[in-house]
Amino acid sequence: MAIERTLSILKPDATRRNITGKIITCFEDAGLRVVAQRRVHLTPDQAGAFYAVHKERPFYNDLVSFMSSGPVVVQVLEGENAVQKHRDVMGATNPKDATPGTVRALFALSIDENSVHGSDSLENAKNEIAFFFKDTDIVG
Ligand code: IDP
Ligand code: MG
Repeated sequence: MAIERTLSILKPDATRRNITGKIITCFEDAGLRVVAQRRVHLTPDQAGAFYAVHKERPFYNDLVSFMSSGPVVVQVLEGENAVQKHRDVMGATNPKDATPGTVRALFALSIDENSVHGSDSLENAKNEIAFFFKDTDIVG
């Protein structure tokens, strides 16, 4: 399997509760490696641009306001099959449906405040990484 990179975001509910380290440990324990990382408080415009793909969805405004409600940690994770592996460790979008032991089953508060974002394809991962990081910010 190929070594990939994916974009991971620890959402405002995670920074607020001071559990970013616990969540990162889940990813590291699965063999993923942090190769770039930054804490940022997104403006509504930045959050809206990042989630533009969801513009027509009924939850878009709530999502944008939540994602700009406090600091987030944006990071690039690297490893074998990183895109799918990260999604597997994250668990389902709605914590009620998330497999026990996944990040969302362990830590998410609700479908809105679900602690983590992860790219859903290799192509989206490339675009989402470029949204936050220059090539020289990534140290593998
Ligand atoms: P994902 O984060 O598991 O990839 P997406 O469908 O891409 O899920 O949705 C992006 C984010 O929008 C979710 O993580 C969640 O925070 C929020 N979201 C998705 N579906 C709903 C919903 O039905 N109600 C409220 N928020 C939602
Ligand atoms: Mg998604």
